[in-house]
Amino acid sequence: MDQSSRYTDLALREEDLIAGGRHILVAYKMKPKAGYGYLAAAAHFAAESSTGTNVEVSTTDDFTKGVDALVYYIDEPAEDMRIAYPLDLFDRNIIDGRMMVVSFLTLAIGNNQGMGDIAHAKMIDIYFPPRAIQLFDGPSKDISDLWRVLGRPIKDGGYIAGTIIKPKLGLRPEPFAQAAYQFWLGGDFIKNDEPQGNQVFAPLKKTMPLVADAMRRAMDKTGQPKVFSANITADDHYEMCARADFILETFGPDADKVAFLVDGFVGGPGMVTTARRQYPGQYLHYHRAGHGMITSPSSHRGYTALVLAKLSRLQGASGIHVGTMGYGKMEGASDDRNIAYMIERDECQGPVYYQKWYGMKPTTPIISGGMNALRLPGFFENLGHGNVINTAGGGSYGHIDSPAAGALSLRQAYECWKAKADPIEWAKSHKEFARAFASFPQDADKLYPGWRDRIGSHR
Ligand code: RUB
Repeated sequence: MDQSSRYTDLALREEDLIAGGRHILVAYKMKPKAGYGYLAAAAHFAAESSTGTNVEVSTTDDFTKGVDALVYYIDEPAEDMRIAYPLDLFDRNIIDGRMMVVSFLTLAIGNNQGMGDIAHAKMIDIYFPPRAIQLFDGPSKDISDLWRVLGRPIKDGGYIAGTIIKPKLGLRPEPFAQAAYQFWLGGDFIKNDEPQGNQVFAPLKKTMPLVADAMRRAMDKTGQPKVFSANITADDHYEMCARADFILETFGPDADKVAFLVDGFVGGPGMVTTARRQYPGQYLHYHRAGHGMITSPSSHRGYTALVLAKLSRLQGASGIHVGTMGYGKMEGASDDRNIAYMIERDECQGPVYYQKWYGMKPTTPIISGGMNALRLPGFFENLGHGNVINTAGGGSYGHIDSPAAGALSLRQAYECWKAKADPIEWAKSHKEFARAFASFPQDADKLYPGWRDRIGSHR
């Protein structure tokens, strides 16, 4: 059945829809299966994503038609299909009238992902009007809160040198806390790796008191505040809260130095919102493990990493991983810096839409995955600033001298970039940075050919 007379209106203009403020706009890269016309498939897609199904139903009335999603733009060769979703389509909380991401996803990227007449469809951008921005929680804490905890200026407080406890799994409580202590001697921020929680060989109730003690000892030794991002991920809301409450109680007077990490992509919006709403006093760290199954450029379904990042800001993530923009081990490219700009700025041009955030707090770009001191100068140059959290697991615990030396090498790399210095020259007067060359020789050979002859005594 061709539903294009009802679910498409190509006379609608994008600028009018934006000025009207009553629609969420979504741009997809959509291709119908062979044998299906583009407009008819697009109309069916919009129907299935809003009020309709594949046939007319007798219960539809005039009001129903007022909340139809409408295809307002198509460019078949470019597979560009854009849909306007009326705000009223989306579910609101009964407790406080707010919007929820799960309802948005259920419609806009729900059944339409498995339709028989669609070869593929991927969401590449979304536009939220001012009213929708008002109706989402947004972050309660942001990077300025971490800078304040770390004793830095709350504007442009700079690079936060972090790590992930490695090995990923397999440390018992004492060696785990010892690994944390060693990094904190040089660095600022430690996160649990995303699968670390309450394994039988490292029970959370035994590990966390040791980590809190390690933090106190490292703060005493260095005279600097430290931050720990604790993984509270669990299927069960009450389990998450039990973990979070135990951790806050355990850190006691240092609980302001605790962030909560949730595996938000695999856990879903409910998990993120539970953490956001139950613990608004803590920095909320969104780990996106698993996202590559849909965000990868090789995937023609789902949504992009930029869309994921935008949704995380709406949900209230204080920080989210945005990859390493081609400088680390995970998939990514230099122009992924726009993902960082989208979540940290108050307005930003996306791939399709210009988004204003109307004062919603920013979400920190968290840079992670195969990073080490040698890769950082180029990374900062590409991004154009260093107001990020960087977690370098292998880059810290893989430093040949110690995790503390690894941490110091990261900070020295940031200072090298800030000073616009030549990294090899910088290494001559910065021992830990210099020793990163010997620690990661493959990177050193690739990024700084000839370093062995030039770097001098720290080889
Ligand atoms: C980091 C690591 C993280 C990735 C996830 O370890 O594996 O989980 O950052 O990717 P290491 P992303 O520093 O040893 O590579 O940050 O892109 O979501």
